[in-house]
Amino acid sequence: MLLIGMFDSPFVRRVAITMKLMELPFEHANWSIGRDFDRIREYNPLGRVPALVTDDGEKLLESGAILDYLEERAGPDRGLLPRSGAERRQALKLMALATGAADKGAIQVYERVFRPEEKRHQPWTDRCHVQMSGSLAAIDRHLGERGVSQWLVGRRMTQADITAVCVFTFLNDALRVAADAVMLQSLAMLAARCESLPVFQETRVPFFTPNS
Ligand SMILES: N[C@@H](CCC(=O)N[C@@H](CS)C(=O)NCC(=O)O)C(=O)O
Repeated sequence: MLLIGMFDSPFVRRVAITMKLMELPFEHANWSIGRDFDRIREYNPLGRVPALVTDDGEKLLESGAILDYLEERAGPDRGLLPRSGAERRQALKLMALATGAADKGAIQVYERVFRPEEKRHQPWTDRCHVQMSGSLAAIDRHLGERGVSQWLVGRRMTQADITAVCVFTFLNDALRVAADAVMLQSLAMLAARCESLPVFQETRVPFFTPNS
């Protein structure tokens, strides 16, 4: 399989970590959404990453849909999302909060990178900041209530932990979210625990400004 997109994207990185944990081999196209926009569009007309080319040449896009495909391929023993019930709903909710926070964080980065200063609208970026911070705080609170040495859902690492940590690390690298939010201590501890694991370290890269 071929995974397209750089690992500084939390969406690409959560797919890469998932594939490594599931022991599904893949090649990596380390393409930038700025510099490699045209060739990314050959795989995803939206011009976004991640895109995944399967072994039989099918082109998949959207990290959630790619993870859904990988879960199906991995089967129940190697799957990383609870199969059903309250734990599955909880994991999906936490993942939605995390990816939503990443979307709102990415908008703030794009404002800075792609929009000339005189065309920026501060109330819009402030709103995105509030949405991003609120989502991260909700995940943090959830973990704080469970206990900081726990996983977000159930008794083992799930897709919720992978997604939340990839997003937290991205937002901290790009926007220093942990610096202005003392409230994110539980999430920061989960991130520290996960980022020390080989599979996270193998995909850890510094934040790369999209059009550099
Ligand atoms: N909902 C998408 C979000 C993917 C996304 O926003 N990727 C960013 C990189 S972090 C991107 O490709 N941005 C370029 C653009 O939207 O123009 C997913 O989960 O795959």
